[in-house]
Amino acid sequence: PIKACLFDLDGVLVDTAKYHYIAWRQLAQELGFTFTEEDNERLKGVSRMASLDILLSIGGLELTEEEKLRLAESKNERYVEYISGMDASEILPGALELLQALRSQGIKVALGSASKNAMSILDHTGLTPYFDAIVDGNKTVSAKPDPEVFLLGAKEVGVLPEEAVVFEDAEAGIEAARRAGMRSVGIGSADQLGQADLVLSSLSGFSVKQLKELEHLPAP
Ligand code: G16
Ligand code: MG
Repeated sequence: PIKACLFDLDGVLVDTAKYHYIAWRQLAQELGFTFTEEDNERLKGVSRMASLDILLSIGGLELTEEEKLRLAESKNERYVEYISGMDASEILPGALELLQALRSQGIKVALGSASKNAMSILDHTGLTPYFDAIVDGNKTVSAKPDPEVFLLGAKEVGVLPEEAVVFEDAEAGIEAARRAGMRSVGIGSADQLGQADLVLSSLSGFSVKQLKELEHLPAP
């Protein structure tokens, strides 16, 4: 039986990608090049330092480790300022309803995010009380598609991988779920997330009944 749901944060529960984008774009501007919305797609689900490496490669820049840490820190300061202005209105469609339904049916809920700012985002949007466990970028060593973040999430809520379902908007996250031996629901387009057991355009209307139907599919 399915006993837990593991949620990615950015792109599944909230749209923080737009704030990451503004902060990265400002940094690129300071460094003398343009960073587009299309470029930003490549940073979704990717860790902060790996995102910076992608951005610098777009600008054709090679910097020392020390300079890179300084730039990542300055981007993060701006990003933190943007997310401090977030509230519940920024929760994506269907997310709150699903979290409430899971809670009322006794299904465990954990976060599995690459972000080191996950706690703050959950607090500002009022989502913290819906989580039994929070696994974020401060608790993990390996980034998705490594399964670490989801294996740890399942462990923290006391379920086996085959009893957990992952909700992800990034291809690397769906791959991480598969490697963890967990079923997955992709939020986005089927072209990109075809590896998921089910692909939805958003969480809107997704019910616990539909979740339970995933039990009939074999775990990866
Ligand atoms: C995310 C975003 C990424 C971001 C990463 C790290 O996570 O999609 O764009 O680079 O977190 O964020 P931070 O700089 O706050 O540590 P996810 O895993 O929630 O989709
Ligand atoms: Mg994501």
